[in-house]
Amino acid sequence: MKRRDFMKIAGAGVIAPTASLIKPSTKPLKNEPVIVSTWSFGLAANKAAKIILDNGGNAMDAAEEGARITEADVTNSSVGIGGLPDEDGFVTLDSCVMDHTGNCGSVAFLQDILHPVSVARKVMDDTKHVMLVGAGAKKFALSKGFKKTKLLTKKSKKEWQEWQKERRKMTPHETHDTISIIVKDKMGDLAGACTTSGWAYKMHGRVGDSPLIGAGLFVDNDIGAAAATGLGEEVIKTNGSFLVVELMRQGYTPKKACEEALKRVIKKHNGNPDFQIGYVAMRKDGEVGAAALKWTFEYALSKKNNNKLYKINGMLSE
Ligand code: SD4
Repeated sequence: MKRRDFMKIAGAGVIAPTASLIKPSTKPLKNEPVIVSTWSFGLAANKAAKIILDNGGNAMDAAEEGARITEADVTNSSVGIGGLPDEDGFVTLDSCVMDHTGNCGSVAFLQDILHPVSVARKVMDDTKHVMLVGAGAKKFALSKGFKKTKLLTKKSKKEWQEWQKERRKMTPHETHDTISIIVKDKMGDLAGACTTSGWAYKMHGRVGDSPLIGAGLFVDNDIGAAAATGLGEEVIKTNGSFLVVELMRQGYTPKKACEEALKRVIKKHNGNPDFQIGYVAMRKDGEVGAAALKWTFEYALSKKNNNKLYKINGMLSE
């Protein structure tokens, strides 16, 4: 590349590509809906999100609806009702949403409300703020007509009581499974949502990455979107989802961007992190990629009327 050309790119705020970078697709943008979400329960979330899109909803409506499906699933022990509580027995929920205009809303440490993702959406739509937490978030939810719901199910209470006998520190991989969902709609616009009950038996008051814009989720409608699952503390430390989007801006493919973001975590942990992080990413043209640190990771991809689960190996072998 001639220096003059490089200066043009640098002037446009794009970092000079290195040889290993893969150029962004030059194919024309296709506005077929694409939905990607984390873990196997993402399949049901994608299905619900697709129905919203098929009925004229936009990417934000679809992402919210997808996340609501997982929140309402009592069999899921890491999101919404049925989520495992903190060490004091309280189910505390974290969630955020971000739309194609860059608007976002978030709630953290929210208790007794079934759909934190919809409360996060209301924070975005109806307030001047981005984030409400704890009692304030609950007060806001009740004022918007959300009903008080008991989130600790018999099953999760029993598991917590069992855990109390030994108070064994759970490894994140044992207890983590957030739903993060990214949607591209027929207009080609991107939006995302992320919702979780967080790390099982966490300290009372602990908040993870999932309600933090840039950590658990980030959407840039010009470039792409990314979302996280796994050990929130480590996602926060690297501002993971924002980083993945910025790497896509530099020309990394969605998959390479996820891997590059994880390489920074691996380096910080001397090549051997003992926890899981998984990222899913979608580029503006609908190309999707994912990567995880360890073990295996699953994501659900809905595209061309096909909703399929993909299982990938972590970057580090055992
Ligand atoms: C958290 N990132 O609270 C969430 C948990 C999670 O898969 O993603 N589980 O740290």
